[in-house]
This record gives sequence, C-alpha cells and structure tokens, in this order.
Amino acid sequence: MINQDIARIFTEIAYLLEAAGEQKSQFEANAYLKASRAISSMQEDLETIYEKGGKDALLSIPGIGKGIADKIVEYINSGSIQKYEDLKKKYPIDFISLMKIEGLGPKKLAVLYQALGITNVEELRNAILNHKVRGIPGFGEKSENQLLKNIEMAERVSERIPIWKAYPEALRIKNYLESTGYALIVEIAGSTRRMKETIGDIDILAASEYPNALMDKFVEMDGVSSIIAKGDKKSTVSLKIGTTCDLRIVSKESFGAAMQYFTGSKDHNIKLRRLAIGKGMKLNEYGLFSGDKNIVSGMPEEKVYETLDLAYIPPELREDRGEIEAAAQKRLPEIVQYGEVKGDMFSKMDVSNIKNITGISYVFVDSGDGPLTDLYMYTFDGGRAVKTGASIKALDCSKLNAVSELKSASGVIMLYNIDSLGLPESAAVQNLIEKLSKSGIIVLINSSDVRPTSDFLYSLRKYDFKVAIGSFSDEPSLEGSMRFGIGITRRAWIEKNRIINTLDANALMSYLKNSQ
Ligand code: DGT
Ligand code: CA
Ligand code: CA
Repeated sequence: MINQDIARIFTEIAYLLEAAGEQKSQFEANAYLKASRAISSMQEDLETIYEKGGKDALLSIPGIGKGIADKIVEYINSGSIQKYEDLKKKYPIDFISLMKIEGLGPKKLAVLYQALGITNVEELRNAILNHKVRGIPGFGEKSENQLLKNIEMAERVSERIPIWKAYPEALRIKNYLESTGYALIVEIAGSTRRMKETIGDIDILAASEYPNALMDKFVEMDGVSSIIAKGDKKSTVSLKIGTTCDLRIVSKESFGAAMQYFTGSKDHNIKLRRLAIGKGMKLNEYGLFSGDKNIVSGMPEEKVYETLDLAYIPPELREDRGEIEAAAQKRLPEIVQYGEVKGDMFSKMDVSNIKNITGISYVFVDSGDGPLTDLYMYTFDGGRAVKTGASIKALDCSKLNAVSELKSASGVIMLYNIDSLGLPESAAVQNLIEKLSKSGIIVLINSSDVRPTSDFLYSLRKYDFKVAIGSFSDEPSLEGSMRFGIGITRRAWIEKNRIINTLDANALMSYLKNSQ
C-alpha cells in the first residue's frame, strides 16, 4: 500500500512549507496536512483507486482537492514528488522525528537548521550539550535546558528497545510459531532483521494454510502482556520485554515480495519502488508486477533485486545510504558473514571454566580495568584454554585523553568507547582518527553495549583503520552478543578484510607480531 508513503510525504511537505514561512504557504500547508490525515485513515489503496477510476476517483475522496490529486498521480507514475524533493533540498530536516519534541515547530527548526545545520535529534542534542543553541534568536539558556528534557521525554514515549533485547525474543517467537505446525514459513522482518541498534517494534512474517489457528497461537504465546489487535492477516501484541510485535500472514506466492517490503527500511523501499517504476514495473508488498503479471510470484526475496538488475542487498545495508546505487553498479562492499568471525577480541570469560564457545577458536581476555589494559590471547584445546603468549593493548577513550595517551603507547592498540569522545565530526574524534590512519590502530566494537553505533562507524569508514569485534561478555559464542557487533560492521559498510578477527589464530598472531 503506497498510502503511508504518500501520507508521510504530504505531512513533510506541510512542515516544509511552514518552515519556508510565507503567509500564503500556511493555507497550502493546512491542505497537505488535511490530505495526509485523510489518506492515513483510508482502507483502500490509492493506487488501486486511481487505476480503476482515474483522477476523478481520487477527487471524490474527502480532503483531496485538485492540486493534491495531481501530486498523488505524480507519485504513482514516478515514485516521487518534485515539489517535495525541491523543498527537501532547501531544508533537509528530519521533521517527523524532531516534531515529536515539545516546543519545536517547523519555523524554529528552520532557524536551527540555518544557524547550526541541525537536521536530526542527535545533532540537536549535541548542540544543546555544547551550549550552542542558547545564542540563537528565540532560544535562551532556559529553553535550552527545557529542550533537553523534552528530547528525553519524546524518546521515552517512543520507547525503542535495544537490538540485544529484541533479537533473541524475535528468534524465540519465530521458533515458537514454527513449532505450532500451523505455519509454512516464518521469518523475522523489519528493523530487527536489519540489525538496527534500536527497535521500535518486532515484525514477523508468516505464510500459513491455517491463519486463524496460527493467530490464536500467536496471541496466547508466552511473553505476551496484552493483545492490541487480532485479525487473520495481521495481529499485534504487547510483549513483556517492553515492545510490541506484529505478525503478518501473507500468501506463499507473495512471501518473497512481502519479505522485501516488510524488511524495509521505508526509505529503501521508496527508492526501490521508484527504480521499478523507471523500469516500467510496479513494486509493492504483493509482488513485482509487469502489467498484471507478478514476475516474482512464489520466488524468494532475492528475485526482486535480481529482476531490478541489482546485486542482492543484505538487509543491514537497506537504509537508503547509497546501497541501491552501489547494487546497480555491482559495487556493494564485501561485508563479513555472521559465521566468518573466528575469535573474540574482548572477552570477560573465566578461562579456567570454559562455557559456550560456539564458533570461536580464540579469545583475548581482559586483564584489568585501567585506561590502557593488556588483553592476553588464549586458544582452545580439548576443552581447555591455552595461553598463546600473544597480547594486544586496549585503550579506554572515556577514561583518559586518548590522543595524548597514544603518544606514549607502543604496539598494536585497540580503541574502545571511541564514541565517548564526541560525534564522528568532532575535533577529538577526527584527531584520533587521523592518528589511527597512520599508526594502524584498531577500533574495537563492544557487542554487548552495541557501540559505537553503525552510524558512527559509517561516517568514519573512509579513513584507513581496522576494526575488531569483542563480545564484552563471559560467553564468547557467535550465537551470543558477538552477533550484534558483527551487525554493526555490516550496517556500517565495513569490508570484511578490515576486521582483524576474521583471521584465524595463527594469522592473527603473525599480524600482531609484524605490527609491533
Ligand atoms: P522500527 O519498528 O521503528 O524499528 O522500524 P521498522 O523498519 O521495523 O519499521 P516498521 O515496523 O514501522 O515497519 C516494518 C517495515 O514495513 C518497514 O521497515 C518497511 C515497511 N513499511 C512500513 N511502513 C511503511 C511505509 O509507510 N512505506 C513503506 N514503503 N514501507 C513501509
Ligand atoms: Ca518494526
Ligand atoms: Ca511494525
């Protein structure tokens, strides 16, 4: 259904018009907001309405006038709306997220953008913390403090949960639904499949010949605190872990297209739809159509990308950050597979008592908690951990001035908590990274705390540094927290050959020796 996409774009156009701030645009902005609300609450698909009844059918929808109907037609025919693209170029602001913060409207956001370049919540928070906002006309010291409180409030209301909480729960639900015997296929979709660091809700997709029975089992499963909606195509439950879960049942024939659609992200989908239109096709959650024929009927998700002349795009990359363009040129980064990591670069395990080490053949064990700590390497032999004599230094950037500390250090150094120095663009981080490039330092990823975030790592990826993934847990299993660290590198476009723990134990030992 393209309704949500169009509704979202109309809401954004309204904010953009208000931000532009001319008197006459207020009237127009209201018309877009009204249309957006009307479209969000519609049951029927706008595209179907248009195909059946043309523009007249669109005009008969309450809240939709001629100007707006033209925009809907433009979107159906091209996958984008020029007016929106033009406005967005002038104000590339994430209005949808920022408008959730009390005390901010389109006009104020436009001022913040023009004065400080603020386009999203993270940038706003950073500007407030650095006391940059209080100097802007219309803001003061008081409103700065209030805004910070309002940001926290907005985040509490949206209540996203970390991936390390959502993923195991999604996996448990998938396994449970499979065990009922009422499902032909069950898969995790949405941001959980993309391994996003925080999750708004869990999305599960299933194909079933017994949809009612499967939905019964779903709403009565363990971990459910209340039922929000129940139908034979979609149900939503609240989970005790503090989020909600959508289960959608789709036909076996459209499962591949539905996986593509419900994995998202929304922005990725919108771009892909536009690409399909450009090739004379139509893409939605039911299929990829040429005329009335679904070209990918009964085919897996991969077929959608293949039919659009794209290399297969791994879910973690689907954020509209250039992945579609790269896939068209068959130049996607060669990212690491989940099974390709061979060791744990930061373990908290007790080496005298080996537990679950599935998939891991060596660990580096933390020897203390100073700012610069030595990690000793162990391999496993017949259930015992054996010290190899190799070691690596890890520098906790949050505990000391990392840049000055580095001058006195020698040997290969891993930096952890690098994000505690500031945003990727800050001088402290940039200085450090400049040094990294020259001295072969390594950025350590904390798989348990899921940091630094993939956004952080993504904006630094152009520099020449290596990456190491540590579990930061006492269970260095590839089935445990390591998965989330691996996910960060995939989302950040970090190539596999930059991750040092894809080396086997011997190769890593020679790497460390040669870098001394
Ligand atoms: P979340 O839940 O906020 O962490 O993020 P997602 O990506 O899981 O978003 P969600 O749960 O709202 O929807 C799941 C997927 O369904 C989303 O990634 C793409 C697809 N989808 C949902 N709403 C829209 C929409 O308005 N337009 C398009 N094109 N796709 C949508
Ligand atoms: Ca979701
Ligand atoms: Ca959802």
